[in-house]
Formats: sequence, structure tokens, C-alpha cells
Amino acid sequence: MNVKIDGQDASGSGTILDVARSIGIEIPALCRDDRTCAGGHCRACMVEVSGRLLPACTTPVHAGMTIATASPRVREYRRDLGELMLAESKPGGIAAKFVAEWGADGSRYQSMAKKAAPRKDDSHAYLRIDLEKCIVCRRCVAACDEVQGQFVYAVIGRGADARIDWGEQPLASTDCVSCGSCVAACPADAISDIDRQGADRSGRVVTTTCSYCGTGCSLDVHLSSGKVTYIDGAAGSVNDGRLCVKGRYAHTFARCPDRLTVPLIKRKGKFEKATWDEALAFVVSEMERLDGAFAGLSSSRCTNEENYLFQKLMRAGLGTNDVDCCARVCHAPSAAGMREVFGTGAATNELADIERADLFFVSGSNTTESHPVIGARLKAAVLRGAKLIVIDPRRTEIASIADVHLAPRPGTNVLLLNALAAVIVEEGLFDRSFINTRTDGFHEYAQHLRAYSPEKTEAATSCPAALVRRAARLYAESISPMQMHGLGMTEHYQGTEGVMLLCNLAMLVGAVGKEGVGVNPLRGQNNVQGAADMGCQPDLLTGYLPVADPAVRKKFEEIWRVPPPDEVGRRLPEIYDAIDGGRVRGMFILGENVVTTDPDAKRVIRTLSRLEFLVVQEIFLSETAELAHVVLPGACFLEKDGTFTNCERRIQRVRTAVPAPGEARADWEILADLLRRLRVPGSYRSAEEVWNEVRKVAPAFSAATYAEMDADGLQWPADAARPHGTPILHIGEFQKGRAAFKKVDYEPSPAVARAEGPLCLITGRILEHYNSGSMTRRGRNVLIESCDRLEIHPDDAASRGIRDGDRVRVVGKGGEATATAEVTDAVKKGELFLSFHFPESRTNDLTSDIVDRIADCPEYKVTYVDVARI
Ligand SMILES: Nc1nc2c(c(=O)[nH]1)N[C@H]1C(S)=C(S)[C@@H](COP(=O)(O)OP(=O)(O)OC[C@H]3O[C@@H](n4cnc5c(=O)[nH]c(N)nc54)[C@H](O)[C@@H]3O)O[C@H]1N2
Ligand SMILES: Nc1nc2c(c(=O)[nH]1)N[C@H]1C(S)=C(S)[C@@H](COP(=O)(O)OP(=O)(O)OC[C@H]3O[C@@H](n4cnc5c(=O)[nH]c(N)nc54)[C@H](O)[C@@H]3O)O[C@H]1N2
Ligand SMILES: [Mo]
Repeated sequence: MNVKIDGQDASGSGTILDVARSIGIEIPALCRDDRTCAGGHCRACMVEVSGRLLPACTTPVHAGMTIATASPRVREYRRDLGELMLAESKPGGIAAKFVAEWGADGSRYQSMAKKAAPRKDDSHAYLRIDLEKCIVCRRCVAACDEVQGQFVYAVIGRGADARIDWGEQPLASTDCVSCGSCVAACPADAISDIDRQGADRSGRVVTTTCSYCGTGCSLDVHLSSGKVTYIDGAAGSVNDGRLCVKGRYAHTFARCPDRLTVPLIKRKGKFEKATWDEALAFVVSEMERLDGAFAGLSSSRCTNEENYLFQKLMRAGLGTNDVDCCARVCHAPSAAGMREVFGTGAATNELADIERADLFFVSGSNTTESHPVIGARLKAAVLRGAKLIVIDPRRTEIASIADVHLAPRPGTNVLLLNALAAVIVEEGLFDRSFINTRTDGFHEYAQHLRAYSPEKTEAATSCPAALVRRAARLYAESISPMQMHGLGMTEHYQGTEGVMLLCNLAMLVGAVGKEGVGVNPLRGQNNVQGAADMGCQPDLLTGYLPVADPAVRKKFEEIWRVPPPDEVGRRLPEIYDAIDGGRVRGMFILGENVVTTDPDAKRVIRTLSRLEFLVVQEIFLSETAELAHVVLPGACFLEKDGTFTNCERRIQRVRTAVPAPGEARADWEILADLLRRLRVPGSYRSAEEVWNEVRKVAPAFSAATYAEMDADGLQWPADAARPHGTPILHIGEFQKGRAAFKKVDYEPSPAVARAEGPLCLITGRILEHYNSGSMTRRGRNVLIESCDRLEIHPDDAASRGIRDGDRVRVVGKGGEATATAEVTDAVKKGELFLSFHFPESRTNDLTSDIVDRIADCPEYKVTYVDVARI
């Protein structure tokens, strides 16, 4: 449509505001947030159209319109609006700037000044509300409802009495999840936070990628005098401005006084400061002394470049394939199961598909706490009408809004997923043409499923057959059913097999290889996808190239000028066994706090204490670093360059915002130094140079240049045929050609037979804290959650005399943990949930040595215990 704006010709569709912006004309629009429905509340965007004043943000353009955005009438209107705002409030922020620009000075409507004292709230750990500044534009309400799906705010009162409200209680006691969306949205500073208050907001902004979970949110890090002042969500396909309480607020760890700033060498049981040269020379001499008996554990918190150099150090420098990463204790079963069925072990689709799917099948994922931004996107999709099936023994927040919530007994996913497939087959709901053209083994599979009808499995799973049938029909009948899964699938005795059954389900209904569908593991750590991609696995080199393949080794040798060793290395549990057996005598741990996070923690401590030499590269003196002989201080994500790969295979840039403290160095620089000292050919002057070597060795990344990923990252594979990356895998055919249905029989975990206690303990996460808590405990998140909590059903609590808030002891075969009881029927009778974020709670003293029988992932989700009041 052709229109005239301020005398300029413009064409386009949408609102006047959209078209004006498209030709560079800015209209003040205080209440506009492109992510929410336009409300037209603030009236700041009034423009003149054929003599009438109309709000630009809600008025659609039509052909021939003549629009004036700054006519005398518009200017007079805005000045008057400014006067009204000043009569009713004392706005700060951009609203104050506009009001001043409009020429309002508060002189016109003095008599109207508000009577009642506007409400203030400083109960929250981060947020601060002062309604005296509020212009009632309602952006906070829209942000909380539509962006976050949390519904904390409402507008009460009418006309001049209208005001923002959050119920009777203080903000800290509402459902607020501290995502800060309202803070970012507020144009008047009425809702602000402790980071912004009094901060200089005119400083430099560095865009980078969050280092907590695998969502991979883009961050705008605001700086002043070389320090981080506050962090906002950046625009970008992953988070579109959203963040969670960790990404936005848990950044103060970086400048904590107890950051490691110099290398440490343990002498007579005590750490002493050392120079870099001393420390690295000592590490290299120990590596050379223990030649062939050294193992490495890489860090999924570190960049791709660092993970690449780490495995190169182990392979080319020390001649061992004994290198693993935390994928082993996390989503290794997803990678193994999906690789086996589809040919590629990574998420099939992109997060943007959340907006294209009409049903979500979420299994074993506490999405709103573990991947809060994905959780918020799911909630928004459900609000617009998408269906939701959740499989989780607990009634998590996402389960509470599901159309169908199936709550299986922990460890019975195989039974339940077979039952869901059985319904689809029995009721003829499968996609015959997809099955015929792309899969094998359907008939045997269908036959096999007869033993697993919902009615036959009901007693063991405790999921009502009718509900299972309903879920199966919903999944099969939807057009774009998108799966997402978490550790409730993988951290089990039959973890890998459970994931294979998820693949089967998607194949049955033809939900792979197109938009809005697929099997999507919600990978955990910010760069666990990348750590595995880079080859921090004992059997696979960079880009999933098998180390056992001579042609692969030859190619690496050409580039490294050192051959990778040919024997497949040890996985983490095998490394521990080899330490106990004296075959591994030295170990390098990069950014992993295994003493707190690996199962059967007492055994981990015993085993690591046996090492003749342990070097830990960390940002803090973690519980694991305490056991080391040498500790090397690394730079955290805010202090270095590189890339992280998120759960949708998107490789994104990490950019230096602030300098590292003291003598701490970027992890890649330390690793490059060690490689040089071990006389491995090659040198690197920047993270980009490391990355360019990755592009050479692994075809899947060959086209992924820093320049190509600069704006919004890119999803691998990215090669000559797909230079801009690959949002969706398996279009037309699977990576491995045709895919075969896997028949999986249920095998109860050995924990069931061991029967070491009357209650089944699930361990996992809470929103505010992150893994071993080394970062989130060093900040105000502890004001929101100050200890690990044990969720216990009211009946189990009552029979043990436990009340909400009591300190309790969880007692198992391996030891004891302590926590604060939360009595809730979100867990079933006979089941418990305990988080593991506070090392002093000793959660992992309880977890056992049982692992997934294919991928060796620990069974963190099933441990039999009892509980008592302290
Ligand atoms: N806030 C926060 N976010 C995080 C992390 C953190 O520590 N804190 N860690 C990151 C990491 S490393 C990871 S891997 C991800 C993990 O993210 P999630 O996968 O969401 O992690 P969990 O909370 O461990 O477990 C998920 C759910 O599995 C359910 N579950 C347990 N047993 C079963 C079962 O038998 N069947 C089914 N279907 N479900 C079951 C549990 O009740 C739980 O709600 O989170 C990442 N994000
Ligand atoms: N009971 C129970 N235990 C679990 C789980 C569970 O569900 N239940 N989940 C498991 C899962 S899924 C995972 S992934 C593991 C996670 O286990 P870990 O990886 O051990 O957990 P993190 O606390 O993330 O440890 C990372 C360490 O790296 C350091 N670090 C952060 N950034 C950097 C950096 O840039 N450079 C360096 N050098 N160091 C850095 C941090 O200080 C921290 O100590 O925990 C597992 N443990
Ligand atoms: Mo994880």
C-alpha cells in the first residue's frame, strides 16, 4: 500500500508505526513491544491522519493515507500528554526523555496531582517497583503475560485511578520467576532492578551468548568503566529478548573476590601461588612422566575452541583417547539413541519451530526451570492454542498446563512409550506412506508392541490406560507434533533405549524431516553439544568422525602432523575404574566439578585421591579443584572469545566483554600453551584461528566461519552444499538412509531389586541454581533459594512427622543428604525429588553406580532411600 508520511512516499502493510519505521521515521511509542499484542495504551504514538489523531501502533495503513507524525496538532497533543503524565507520575527512563522532548514541564495540571501514595516494593532479590514513576502503559503486563506466560501483574482501577497491581502480597511472594521481562519492558523505570538502579546506561554493549543452559540465549552485556552493569536479552532467533533469572542476573560470580587469579601448586598439602611458567612446566613434566596413563575430562561450560584444543591435547599431546565430557552423565543416551535410529545424534529441528508446531510432546524435561526461555516459548504457544502432552512423574509447572499429563513411575519410560506406540498401531493412526518410504521393520515392531498395550502396562507405569490412549491419539492426530525431552528420559538404566522409542514414535506418525516436528533433546550445558561435536568423546574425533577408522586418522594426521591414537578410549566410568586399577595415574579436568556432580560422590573422591597427578583448570577453587595438585585459573565466558553450540545445533559467538581477573587466562590460551610445550606442531593467536582448524578437520563445520555466524549463529552441518547451515535434519531421507524401528523390551533397573529404601528418589534441578552451584551460589540467587529442597508427598511427610520447611535427612545405601522439606502433592506418594546444587547437601552421596546399559549415563533419577526429620 502506498502512503505519504511527513511528505515522504512509503509503501508497506501493517500499522502506521510499522510503515513509518520502515522508512526510518521514528514515532515515540512508549507502550509498544513487538513481541506482544499492540494495546494502544500510552497514546504517545498519536499521529495526524486527514485531520484526525490516531494511534500509530494500532491503526492499519490503507492506500493513499497521508500521515503527519509531527504536525503542530500532534506536537500540542504530545505536550499535553506529557503534562498529564507528569501530573500523575514522575516517570524516569525513556518516558522522561520523551516528556522533556515534548516540552512538558509539569506546570499545566498541578491541581490533579495524585492523592494516595503510590505503591513501592523492594521485597524481591533483584526487582524494584516504584509506582510513582508508572505511566500505566501496561508493557509490564503484556511482557509478563505474553512473553513470559507468568501473569504476575494486572491493571486495577479505571481512568485516572488505573494502576499496576500484583495482588496483596509483596512481589517476592508472587509467582514471579525473576526473568526481568517487565524490567526490560518498562519505559519509565517504575519497574527496575538492582543492576540498573543508579547505573550508567550509556556505556558500550557487547553481544554474546549465555553460559548457563543449552538454550543459548543471546545477551546484550552493558558495560561501564570496564565493568558489567546489567545484562539484557538480545534480539535473535533463540530468545528474542527473553532471559531467565540466571542469564540476566547471575553474572556477579565473575567479579567475586574468590575467583582464581593465579596458578596454584599444592606443596605439603597446601596450595601455594605459582607463576604460569612454573605451573605449566610442572604440568608438562608430570604429563610426560605419566606417559600413556593420563586421562582427560573436558568442560561443557567452555567454548568449542577450548574443547577442540582439549581433545587435541589428550590425543596429539598425550597419545590417549581417554577423553570424555559431561555429556556422559547427561544426554549421551540421546546422542547414542538418535544416532542409532536416525544416523545423527543431535536435535532434528530448530527452536523457531516452536512457533510452527501444533502439539508439544515433552518427556522428562522440567522445561520452565531447566530451560526457562524455551519453557516460556512453550507456554506462549500453548496460550495461542497448541496442545501439550507432558510425561513426568512430577506435576512440574509445564505439566500443570498440559492437556494430558502422564506421570509414570520413575524408570518406566520404556513401558509407557511402547504403550503409546501400541495405541497408534492398534488404532491405525500411523503414517503409512512415511513408514513405507523411509523406514524398515514396521511389521515386527507392530507385532512386538502387542505385549505393551496401555491396559497391560498400566499397573507397572501407574498411568491410566484411558489417558495413555488419549495422549497417543492427540500425538498421532496433530499435524506438527514436536518432541522435546530431558534427563527424565536419559538418566536411567534404559536411557538410550527410551530415546530410541521416542524416535520410533516420531517415525510412526511421520513427524521427522519437516518443520515443527522431530525429536529434540534439550541439551543441558551451554556447550555440551559443542563438547561432543569437538570430539571430547573416547570413540569419536571432531565432527563425529570415528577414531577407529584409519582414513579418518590419516586425515587428522595430515592437519595435526601427529596421528591420533587408534584404540578407542575409556568413558568416564571406565576412567574411574582404571584409576582404581592403577592403569590411569594422572588426570586433567577442565571446568567440571565431578566431586559434587558425579554419582556415588564418596567413591569419586576416593578415586581422584588415588591419582599421582591431578590438574584442574577452573574459575573457582571448586570441591574438585581442592583435590588437585595443580590448579590453573581460566577466564569465564564474559572474558574470552569463541563459540558455544546450543541444543538446536546453533553455533553462536561468545565475545569478550571484560578482562579476566589477575593472571587468569582464556582456557584456549592455556591449552595452546600446553600443546606448544608438549611440542605438538601448530600455534594459535586467536580463538578464530583455532576454529578455522576445526573447519578444516571436520566437514560438518567447514562453511561455519565467524563471519557467517556473526548475526544469529548457524546450525551445523554447514558445508559447501549448505553454506548457511541446516535448520532441519533428515528431510527426504535419514542421515543413514532408511531408519529401522527399534524393538525394546522393558528391563527394570537393578535398583528395584536392590530395594534399598521405601521411597524412590528423583534428583534434578531448580530454576535459580545451576549444577554444582559454583556460579549461582555466588550471588543474590541464594536470596531466592538458599538450599537444596526435598519435595515429599503430604502422606509420606505425615507418617514421618515432617512438616513443610523442616530440615530433613535423606538416607540411602551410599550415604546421607540433607535438605529442607517442601511438602507437596506435585510428587506422588512413595516418590521424592531432591536438587543437587549445594555441595554441602551431599545429594550425590546417595546416587548409585547403576548406569545406562548402552551409554554409561548414571541413573540419577532412581535411588531408593528413606527420609527422617533432623
Ligand atoms: N535452573 C537450572 N537449569 C539447568 C541446569 C541447572 O542445574 N539448573 N542444568 C542444565 C543441565 S546440565 C541439564 S542436563 C538440563 C536438564 O534439564 P531437565 O532435563 O529438565 O532436568 P531434571 O530436572 O534433572 O529432570 C527433568 C525431569 O525428569 C523427570 N523424571 C524423572 N524420572 C523420570 C522418568 O522416569 N520418566 C520421565 N518421563 N521423567 C522423569 C523429573 O521429575 C524432572 O522433572 O538443565 C540445564 N539447565
Ligand atoms: N544428582 C544429580 N547429579 C547430577 C545430575 C542430576 O540430574 N542429578 N545431572 C548431571 C548433569 S546432566 C550434568 S551436565 C552434570 C554437571 O556437572 P558439572 O559439569 O560438574 O557441573 P557444573 O557446576 O556446571 O561444573 C562446571 C564447573 O566449571 C566451572 N566453569 C564455569 N565456566 C568455566 C570456564 O569458562 N572455564 C573453566 N575452566 N571453568 C569454568 C564452574 O566453576 C564449575 O565448577 O551434573 C550431573 N549431576
Ligand atoms: Mo547436563
